Amino acid sequence: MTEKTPTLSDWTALADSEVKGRDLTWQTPEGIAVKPLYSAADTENIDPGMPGFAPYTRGVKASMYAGRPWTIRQYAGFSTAEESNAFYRRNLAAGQKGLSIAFDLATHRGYDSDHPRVVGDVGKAGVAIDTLADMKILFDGIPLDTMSVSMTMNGAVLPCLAFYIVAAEEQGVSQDRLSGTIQNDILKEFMVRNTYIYPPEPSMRIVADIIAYTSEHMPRFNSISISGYHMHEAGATAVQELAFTLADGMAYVRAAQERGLDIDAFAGRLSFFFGIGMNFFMEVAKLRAARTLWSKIIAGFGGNARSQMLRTHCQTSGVSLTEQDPYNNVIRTTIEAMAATFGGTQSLHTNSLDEAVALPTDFSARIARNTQLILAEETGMTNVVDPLGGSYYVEALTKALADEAWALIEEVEGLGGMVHAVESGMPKQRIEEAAAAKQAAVDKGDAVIVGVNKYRLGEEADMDTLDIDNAKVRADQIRRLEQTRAERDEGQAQAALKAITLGAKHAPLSARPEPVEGPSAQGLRQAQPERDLGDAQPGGIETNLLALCVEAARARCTLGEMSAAMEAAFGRYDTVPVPVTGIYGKAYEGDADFARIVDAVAAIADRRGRPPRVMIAKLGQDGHDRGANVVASAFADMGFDIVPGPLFQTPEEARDLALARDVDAIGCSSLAAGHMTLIPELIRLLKDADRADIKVFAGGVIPPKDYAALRKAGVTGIYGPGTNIVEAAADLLQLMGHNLPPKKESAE
Ligand code: MLC
Ligand code: 5AD
Repeated sequence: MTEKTPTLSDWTALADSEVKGRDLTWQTPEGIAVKPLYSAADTENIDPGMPGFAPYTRGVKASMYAGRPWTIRQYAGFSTAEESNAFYRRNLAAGQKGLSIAFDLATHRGYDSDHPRVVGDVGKAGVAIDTLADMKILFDGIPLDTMSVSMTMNGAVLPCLAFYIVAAEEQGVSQDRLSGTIQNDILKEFMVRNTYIYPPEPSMRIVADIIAYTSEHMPRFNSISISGYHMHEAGATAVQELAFTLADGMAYVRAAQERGLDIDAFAGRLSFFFGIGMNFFMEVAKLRAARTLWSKIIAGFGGNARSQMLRTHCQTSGVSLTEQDPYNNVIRTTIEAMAATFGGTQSLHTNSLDEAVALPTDFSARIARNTQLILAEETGMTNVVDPLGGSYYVEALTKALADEAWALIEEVEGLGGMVHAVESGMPKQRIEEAAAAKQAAVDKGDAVIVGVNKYRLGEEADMDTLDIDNAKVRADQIRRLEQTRAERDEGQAQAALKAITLGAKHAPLSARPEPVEGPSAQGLRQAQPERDLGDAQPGGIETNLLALCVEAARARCTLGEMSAAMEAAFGRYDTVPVPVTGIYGKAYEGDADFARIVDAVAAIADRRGRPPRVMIAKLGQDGHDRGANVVASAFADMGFDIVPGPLFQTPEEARDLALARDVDAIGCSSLAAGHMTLIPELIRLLKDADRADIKVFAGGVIPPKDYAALRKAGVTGIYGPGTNIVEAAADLLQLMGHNLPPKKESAE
């Protein structure tokens, strides 16, 4: 007798007996129920189509990597233009294929290096660019007619793009020959990345000005890189990253259409950027779902097949990497890079193993780059298009993700589209809730991170990390700024700046209805600029701000000057964080360690008449606020009285707020290397105000080699990446001089 072919119900019965009926369904953070087995029944109604054809689920090119491998495009920049240029040239010689410029935070926020607000930021998280001279040095010896260049710039996007255009021009390369990408994605800045300068409305106008200018003058240049990466890094689920990113894309399409641009004149040059984390199949499915949905969205706007292609860059996830046992990061990055390439990315950055503590060294950058070279050139994976296509699981997950993301996109549309949704605070709040839940899962050990909350080493080995002499970079930059100002035709420069302010005041800002009410007001505060639209008659004056900045770059105006010229018309935007509450605490319901802190905090409140009051401070131009938000939200759930400090404070402003609110302690969250300058300065100011009793703590990306100096400067406690927040709270209370009840021994 022949054996009958096993059916799905045979499998179910056998598997049930193996695990004695235990439910093996995995509820992902996205709310997707992943089954332990997928079979033909799950893909019966799914046809992913063919690569190279809409809806491009299987890839935007028919031949994909078999025809041309993805671009190895490592994001980098640090200190001066000279040093970054030398670094790029070394990397290109060693196999990197495209450039990707990381600017420092002063540049991002539109300040020249001599501005008093940026003392701790110059040259730290990226390269400092103040002048056209800097940009020319950055690309010295790099042929801009053949090398594609990505610039991650959003706030000061106009001066940076203008410098790039004029630097190329002076290299003999006209703008129509430039290929590359400008990030120019302001909406996600208001949600998660925080390097905005102006309020949302004029910021959207800048985006549209750039799309209009590049679609006319720079046909090979991608006008925008619509980014989910930063949402991913801020803790978003795959569904949130997908939905909010595509919804951002829809907002940009509308902004360009409102300018009267034809969809097919610009949509083919919109590009995307996603973060790739450790949930391998989810990430592959995310890229496939993104392409499917974007094709449908653009078809809905009337775009042709070319316009419907979602082309994307990917970066492996920074938050998935750890300070502890850092060589594990090489493995994580490899897995993430495989997910990105199996997902069909066009371009990829792989993170370095020292990610959690510093910018890459030559050594760590080499390992990161080689990860891609080995995948592309040793594994044979590039020879087959969409090799995971047809996998029951991947196809079913692609569909599930697309369906979930579509539902969230419809919710955003219901709020009036992403511009209104962002104003309502909804996306930011959802992402922060997901981040708090994720952090609680890690702190409780439900989500395993090898070497951090499981299999932790007794002793960590030392690692060499990159150090930047910030004072020297600043001095060099200031010298070049002075030289630029001395050598230029001042009348011409001032006229160009005046034209910018005039153009900013006069261009038509699209009329929009009042913002709709959202789930949370998020405490958005907006500096009200003076806007004299009374005499606003464009009457022949140039109003495209990129065209005006190109003129200003030719006239040797600086980045800070151009930004200030626009600020005069638009004002500067500011927000006050509002921590989410209840999510972290809920995950810890019934947990003895958590209850011990809650009780201790309540006892202090009884005794002193108020709970311990802790200010969470963000100093300098560092807008990375996931950590600060999660800590604020977890501490609030433990009963602390939290004073959330606004972003971008100077040490003086932080001191003033701390004194005004009479806080007991300040926790400074630092992720952009400003800690050695800004935190000691804050402590000094507190001492001068006779308030040395206010204890200062530091957390974030702080290399262990800086610990001793920070302690010497008076920092009471330091909490690096991978810190368990409940344990940190216990430590903090003790360092503040409070006794904690002893830990209860577990029952066993
Ligand atoms: C590609 N090509 C092919 C092909 N594959 N031609 C024939 N057959 C094939 N199989 C062609 C393409 O059509 C294109 O030409 C050219 O080759 C280049 O390929 P690409 O696939 O477009 O790659 P690339 O030029 O690298 O562009 C990728 C991109 C772009 C579209 C996603 O926007 C980009 O490079 N983005 C990078 C963004 C980035 O690095 N961001 C860093 C963020 S870091 P043609 O003529 O069609 O163009 C960050 C961190 C932080 O944000 O917060 O600070
Ligand atoms: N050089 C190299 N990589 C950088 N990153 C950020 N700044 C730089 C830089 N200057 C990477 C890190 C970070 C992500 C946003 O980009 O991986 O997590």
